[in-house]
Amino acid sequence: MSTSANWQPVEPNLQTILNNFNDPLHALSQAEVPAIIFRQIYNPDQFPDLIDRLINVGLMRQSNGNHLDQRTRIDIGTSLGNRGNDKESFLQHAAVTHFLFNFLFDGFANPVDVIYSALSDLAVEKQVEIASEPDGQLYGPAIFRVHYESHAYKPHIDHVTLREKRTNYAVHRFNHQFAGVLCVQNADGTGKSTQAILHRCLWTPEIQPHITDGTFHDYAAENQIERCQIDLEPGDLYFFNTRCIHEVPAVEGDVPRIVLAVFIGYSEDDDKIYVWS
Ligand SMILES: O=C(O)CCC(=O)C(=O)O
Ligand SMILES: [Fe+2]
Repeated sequence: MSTSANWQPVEPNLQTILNNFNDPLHALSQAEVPAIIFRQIYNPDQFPDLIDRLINVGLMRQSNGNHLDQRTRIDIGTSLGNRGNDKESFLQHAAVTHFLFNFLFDGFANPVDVIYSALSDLAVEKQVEIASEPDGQLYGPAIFRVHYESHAYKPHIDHVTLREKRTNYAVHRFNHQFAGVLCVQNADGTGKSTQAILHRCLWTPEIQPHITDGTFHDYAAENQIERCQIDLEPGDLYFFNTRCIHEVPAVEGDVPRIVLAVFIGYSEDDDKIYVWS
């Protein structure tokens, strides 16, 4: 494994991305790049009002404060990872999310559309669709994740097959899984920065013990695995391969880190790209 810092994201816009890669999602599937970043693809001036709306309709709380609700992560949307064990209830919940998202963004540019449109621009000769089951039932289109003080994502991967073994879901057919993450609000910048870190290490069964035992950082240091921190500002969108070990350090301070996220299923020989949350 090379130790030079040559594993860099491609950014800041579609033109540069396509100048560098004929088929950017294929490059991502091979982890040739850690991430594809669209800078300022959504006008961040809209976020304070959008966040106010999420608070006013009771979908999230402002900060940790003195709340009865002590969850360190609030989801607005339908998470397959968290709800997928009960398929019927997952799909019902997803239908409610579709209903909610029909009017939640009234008066704003629709940030979900922005993610899908960026992904379509990257998808050479493939059709981007919301994931669905053969009977037509849709998965959730995207999810806001609000992370409060102390919330962290330890080194992990996301993969419906390799990690979650969800063979009863249609998205199981895709070999590769990506995430798309639009930064809505950063945590308070005075503490350590709460920005995602991607490791140049694709998951294999041999890596799993280091994830389970919490020793991945030692393993990475011993094996000189490159890492790439993705520094985002509100309005920036990044796509990455979720089979690369990745993490987000703990939120510090009173300002929650908020993202709008999707998962993406991709196979070289499949003319569809499925999106869910
Ligand atoms: O919030 C992020 O930037 C990444 C979170 C994450 O681990 C994921 O979306 O798979
Ligand atoms: Fe993840």
